[in-house]
Amino acid sequence: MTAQLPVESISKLSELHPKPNHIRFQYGTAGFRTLGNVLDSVLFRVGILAALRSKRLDGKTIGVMVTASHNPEHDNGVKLVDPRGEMLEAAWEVHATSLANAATTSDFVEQLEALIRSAKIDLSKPARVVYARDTRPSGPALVAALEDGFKAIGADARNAGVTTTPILHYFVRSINTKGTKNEYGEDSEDGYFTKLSSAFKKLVTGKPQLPPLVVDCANGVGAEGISKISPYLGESLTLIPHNTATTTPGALNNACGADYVKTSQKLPPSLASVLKPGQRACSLDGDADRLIYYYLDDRGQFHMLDGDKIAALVAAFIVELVKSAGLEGEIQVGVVQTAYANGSSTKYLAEVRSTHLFVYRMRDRVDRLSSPQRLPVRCVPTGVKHLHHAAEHFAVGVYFEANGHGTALFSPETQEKLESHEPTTPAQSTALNHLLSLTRLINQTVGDAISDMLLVETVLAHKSYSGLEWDSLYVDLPNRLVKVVVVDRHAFKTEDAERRLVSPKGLQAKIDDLVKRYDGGRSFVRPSGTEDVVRVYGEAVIKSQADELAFRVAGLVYDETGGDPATRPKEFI
Ligand code: 16G
Ligand code: MG
Repeated sequence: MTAQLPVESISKLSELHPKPNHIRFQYGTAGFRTLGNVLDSVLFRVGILAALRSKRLDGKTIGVMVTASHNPEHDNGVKLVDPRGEMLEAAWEVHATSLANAATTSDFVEQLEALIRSAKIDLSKPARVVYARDTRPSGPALVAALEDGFKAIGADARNAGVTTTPILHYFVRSINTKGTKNEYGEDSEDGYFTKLSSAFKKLVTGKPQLPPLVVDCANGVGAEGISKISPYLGESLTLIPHNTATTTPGALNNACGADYVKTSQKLPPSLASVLKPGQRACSLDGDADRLIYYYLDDRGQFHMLDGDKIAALVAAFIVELVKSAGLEGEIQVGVVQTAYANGSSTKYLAEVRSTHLFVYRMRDRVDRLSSPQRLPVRCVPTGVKHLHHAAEHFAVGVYFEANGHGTALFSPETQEKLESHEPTTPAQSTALNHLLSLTRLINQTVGDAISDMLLVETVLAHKSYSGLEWDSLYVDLPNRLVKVVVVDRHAFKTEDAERRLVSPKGLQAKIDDLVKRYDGGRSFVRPSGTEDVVRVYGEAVIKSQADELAFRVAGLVYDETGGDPATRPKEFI
């Protein structure tokens, strides 16, 4: 007898979680994300969808994370994690959206049945899920709705409690690889912290100890991660956590955190009296999957080291290790960025060899480590899933968004090569061991602020770099980001990894005309995947010009799309 959908229990519980009228939900770049107080029905339905996804994948464990990342505290959201710890497959994003928008319980059940038929889901398979939430006040109620979904369909669901998004991704892969030759780690927080900290300690053994690092935890779940990992790190690294008020109403991501620092290009005010000139600091975002570094120079001036700077630091380091291990030509390192990557970073990466010569000359040392190979650098559309998939095409794929989300992926073949390679000199052996430790230090399921922080600290320790020296790898081009509220952002369609507009017709040509007038000018326009706005990026050699270019393009966007001249923002020149 084939198993049936438990329609009765689903219907009964669904009635307790009615869909609000007049709201259209969308599974976007980072799952569902909107005001926390309208998401109840979505969470219930996602619980059922996660179970079906697990059944479809033969009972593999699926992850569910309840978070709205760097968004304001009143927002919340939910996203699904596929068995290897990666983002949900795109085709299922569509199912998620339509299920979330079914108007009534009977529509919902009908759609579930249609999905079961079309995706050929065998209901007799087990459904296994692991779920977690961040520290948002709306979290517990939303988790209760999610649990009703699990109950309705009879899923075997494990509550991972309050934890960071990357730890949940780590759990998913660890659970699904348990007992296989690809075992990823122990599926507990202790397993995670032990794995990262022991790899870190191996990597920095014998290196001069770095001064303590100030960590802005965005008043979010990262505060717990930082306080938990500190004892594991012991003397290898001292962390000084700030913005750890996870229960203070309104504090989450408020004037702090990675997104605040990146978008305002400023020090969080709460660190103004804390940070001393020359001291390194970093900010996590609300669910600890983004990381931005910074420091103050001797004059107290703020300098940001964003995702692009992290990519440059890390990619060059891995290239050097590959060469030192005698694996040059066998393991190709590549970098993936988005259109938001600073033009200088792309240039630096593409010329990694000559820049190294420059850096080492500056430091009055011989350039023994630079690689004669050029680094391939790819550009893909915004959103982690695009970067992640592109990075999988390299033997080692380093990807970072300028906003601080990123990681490095070692392909299974690379992993095997590293494990079986026979070094012929002690220097090769050391480099090989470092590479192997990196595969354990780096969270290869998704960008992870805690893991990335330890990665950056590793490179800084190896190179004896301060923030200033790291910063001088290249000089950022001034840039400006502007939001434009338009009638219909879906009218904006892009091509060439979001670098050009195909619609509205004719607008791109006007942008091109403008850009030509600015020295080192670059600008692009794309609809946001997380907010109802269109985003404009402008870059130029001089700051005032970058601002002017971005605002002029924003003005073009506003006028083209029938914005009311009376409400046209004044700064749109
Ligand atoms: C989400 C994405 C992030 C992207 C951002 C863009 C994930 C996990 N996160 O936060 O990668 O940079 O959206 O937002 O995919 P936007 O479309 O509003 O500019
Ligand atoms: Mg985040």
